[in-house]
This record gives sequence, structure tokens and C-alpha cells, in this order.
Amino acid sequence: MVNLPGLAGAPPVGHCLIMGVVNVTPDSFSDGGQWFGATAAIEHGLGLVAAGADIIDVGGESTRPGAQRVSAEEELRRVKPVITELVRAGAVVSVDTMRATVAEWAVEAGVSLVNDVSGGLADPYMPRLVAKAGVPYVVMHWRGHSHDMQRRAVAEGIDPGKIVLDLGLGFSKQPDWQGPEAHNWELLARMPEVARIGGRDFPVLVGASRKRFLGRLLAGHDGAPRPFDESDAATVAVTALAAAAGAWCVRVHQVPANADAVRVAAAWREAASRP
Ligand code: PMM
Repeated sequence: MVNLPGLAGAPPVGHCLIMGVVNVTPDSFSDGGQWFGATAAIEHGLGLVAAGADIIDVGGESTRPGAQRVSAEEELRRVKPVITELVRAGAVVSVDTMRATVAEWAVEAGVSLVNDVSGGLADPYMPRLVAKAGVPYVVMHWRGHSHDMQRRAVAEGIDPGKIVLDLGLGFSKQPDWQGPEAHNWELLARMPEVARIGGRDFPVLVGASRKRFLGRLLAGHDGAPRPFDESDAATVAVTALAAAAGAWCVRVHQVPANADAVRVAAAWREAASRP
């Protein structure tokens, strides 16, 4: 298993990691159906690695609003050949799942990280499984309980040095008085505060790529949101700002421009740190 930089045991990096997304689903929000077949998904994953992704995130269940859950068997059927092949090819792979059974299979197959958008809330066995496996664990802010998620994960035996916090952008974040999607922007703008829990600064994963709040920001004069595949430039802008603010990793659908943005931010941070 790979020791991911920036997590416990490795020196912090001024270089934000890139996680490339492979959704092996027919119905994901931004790329549903595109990589549903195993062959297409594997090819896509290898292409993301070649383009400079540090981690490939493989998921077999859509989390789009209103999506129906699939069975664990179906989720495993989708991700098994893709994870097996990407690990065999030497890629650093994470599994995007809310199920301990899926995570358990994936860890045995060699994934380096478990990405749980429910932050351990969907499956009570997940934190224990991750603790036993000893892999890094992304706990995403699902619905307002990030402090609790972190505390619960540690209570179940997970090494705090292996926890990555995710802002949960776009996941049931409500508009507030400042306008639509304000929660998402506030979370981004206050990332260092969100990441500091119990006196400890956790690494932060930012998943803004192609999310609807970007499309809404970029709405035309008629108020129609920009389609998700036309918000890649806005995603790159978020990547640059998030990396400059110290994000540990960005989860994106398109790698090359985001990799460039990360390099720009690294140069910016380096220059800013000079006396
Ligand atoms: N977003 C989606 C799926 N998985 N995982 C993490 N850690 N953070 C996210 O923001 C996140 C995620 C949904 O987006 P997609 O359908 O475009 O993959």
C-alpha cells in the first residue's frame, strides 16, 4: 500500500494531489454512463494516470441527488475488474464507496485509500473496517456532522493521522441569505477553519469538479445553469484557489488543466513562503 504524501508519516507537501474520477455508473451526475463498461473505465483510468493524476478514485454507485441505491453485489460487479486492473497497472487507487463490504474487498485488492461520502454514517461497520485495514480514510461532510464524524472514526480506532476531511461540496448544501449555493462557497473560503478540529489540522480533499453550484454561478442571462461539461474552466479556477489555500487533494474529472493549476499554486505558495 502506498504512503500517500501529506498524511501521517510523510512530510507535508506544498503540492496538492490530483484525484481523477472514474465513475463506473450509468447515472452519475457529471459523467454517468461514459465509463460504465469495465473496458472503457479501465482505459479512462489509465488515461487519467498518464495525464498526471496521483490517485484514481473508482466508484460503482452514483451519489447524485435522488439516485436509487444499487445492491452491494452490483456495486462490486462494477468496480472489481476496474480496480483489479488499475492496481495491477501500478496506479494508486481509491474506492468511492459507502459500504464496508465493498471497501473490504477493495483494500484486499490493493486500493490505497477508502473514500466514503457518508463519512461513516451510511454503514456502521465502515470505520471499524478502515481502522483494521489501516488505510487512509476520506470522511466527507454529509449533512452537518463533520466534528462528530471525525470523533466517531477515531473512537472506532482509526489513526487520526490517516483521516482526510472532505468539504462535501454540493451534497445537500442549502442556499442561504447570501444567495444560491452560498454554503459551498463559504466552505471553500473557510477551508482552513473547517480543517482544524480539536487543535489538529486535517488534510482536506476538495470535490468541486463539475458540481451544480459552479453551473449556477455561471448561469446565463436567462438564469439557466451552465451545463456541467462547460464548467471545467471554473473547476480549474477552484483548484488553483484551493491548492493555494493548502488543500491536500482535488477530486476532478479532467486532469491536465487541473494539474497545471496545482503547479501554479505550488509556485505561488513557494514564493509567498520566501522571507
Ligand atoms: N463527489 C461525488 C462523488 N464522490 N467523493 C468525495 N470525497 N468528494 C466529493 O465531493 C464527491 C465524492 C459526486 O460527484 P461525481 O458524480 O461527479 O463523481
